[in-house]
This record gives sequence, C-alpha cells and structure tokens, in this order.
Amino acid sequence: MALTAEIVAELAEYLENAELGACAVPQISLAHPTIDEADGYAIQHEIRRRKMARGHRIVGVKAGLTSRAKMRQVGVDTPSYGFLADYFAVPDGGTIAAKELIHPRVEPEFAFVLKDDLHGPGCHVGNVLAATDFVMPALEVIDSRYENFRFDLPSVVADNSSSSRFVLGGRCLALEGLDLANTGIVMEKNGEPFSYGAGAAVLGHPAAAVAMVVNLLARRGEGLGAGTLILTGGITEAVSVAPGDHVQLRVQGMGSVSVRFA
Ligand code: OOG
Ligand code: MG
Repeated sequence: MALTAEIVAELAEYLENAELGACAVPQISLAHPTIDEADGYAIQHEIRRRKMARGHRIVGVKAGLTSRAKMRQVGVDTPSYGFLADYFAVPDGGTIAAKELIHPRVEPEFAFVLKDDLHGPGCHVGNVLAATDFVMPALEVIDSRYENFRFDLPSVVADNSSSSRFVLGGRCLALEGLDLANTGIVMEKNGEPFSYGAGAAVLGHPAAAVAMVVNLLARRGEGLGAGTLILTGGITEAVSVAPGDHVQLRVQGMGSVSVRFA
C-alpha cells in the first residue's frame, strides 16, 4: 500500500461520483504514480462500503481480465475482481438508457451461483464445482470511468473493474453433464455475429475464475457465501454499444440472453 487511508477515501468518492454522474475522469495513477494493486482494492472496497451505507445490497462479484482476448483489448494481463451491486441487474431482454453510462461495452460471460460458502487461500476448481448450485449465460456491461477506456491494473481495480450492469438469461443448469470448457458461444450485435468463443478461453475453465476471486478475497480475510452470484469474465473481447444497439449472446445448450440500448 502506497496511499494513506485519507487518499483512499478521497479517490473512492471521486470514482464513485464519476460512476453516478456518468462522467469520465483521468485514470488515478496519473496523479498518484506510486499506487499499487492493494491500494486499488482498498479504494474498490471503500466504494463498496459507501454503497452499502446508502442501503444498496451487494449481490455478487465479477472476475475481470480472465481471457487472453480481454487482456489484449485493454492492455492489462492480470486477472482481477469487482463487486456487483443490486442496481447493476438488468432483466433479460431489457433496455439500458445509454445516457446513464459513459462509453459502455458488452461482453459474453458465464454466471455461477453458489450453494455452499467458499474460502481461500488454496481454493481450486474442484472446490468451486462442488460448491456450485447452477450456471447460466450472462452479458456484462462494463463502463470504465476513465477517459478513452484507458487504465493500468491499480486504476481499473480501484474503479471496481469497470462494473456497471449485468444481464442473466437463458437456461439455468446444474454443472452435472455440462462441459463448460467446451461450450461454444456466439455474441451478436444487431443480428450480426461479432465474436465467438468457448468456456476454455476463461483461464482454461470458467470455474478457475471463481477460484481466482476466492483466493484474491482471502488476502483481505473474506470469502464468498452460499447464494453469491459470480460472473467469470469476458470470454471474448467486449463490443462497444450506442443507443439503438441490441446485443444477444447465444450459448450452446444453454439458451440466450439479450439487452438493448436506448
Ligand atoms: C475491465 C473489466 C474486465 C472482464 O470480464 O474481463 C471484465 C475492463 O475491461 O474494463 O469485466
Ligand atoms: Mg466482465
């Protein structure tokens, strides 16, 4: 940690105001060049505390930068996590007012819901598979609060890993009989295929992304409780969207989920 508690609190307020006001700001490492990853998480957890203090519920977590395609797109190659607040949820087929966001992008993901608690360190794919209640297709809408979607690892972690909205849909299935690593996906924008992939793009298996988040949370003495929702990270690069756009994700054997921007 390079920053004082006072600066951490100040940067949390600054980034949360950028989110709530849908207004882009310079990445925080420009003014604070010594900031490290632990500072980033301290700021993120302070934003989470601020939301809870105002009565928001934290409904889950998201893994970020878990596929090569995502790492390449933003130029950061370390996986991370963020939290999901209640008001991030958008119904399947729902509409998001683009003016609530800065420069949204949409990415295809899997969502896991736990039936048992998970704690690290040392959490592995087997623990995650045993603790999973069901999985389903998801679209994550990310919206970096930084100008031009440009950031380094500490800055994006502080900005809650660009979390803004998520959509769950399709079929919710138990893992038995599913081969998520070999499950194909197609993401379409306005009816045209935009990107293709399979679950293995996410750290070899999407369950590995859940284990990664659990092990990162263990550094702060936290774990994930039964019932927690986890988004495992973009399988392919994210697509930029503007008012009028419609994005649909189709997942092999698991149905589809979609969202529209107005
Ligand atoms: C960081 C968030 C990454 C994912 O699924 O990889 C993320 C970003 O790309 O802005 O949510
Ligand atoms: Mg994501």
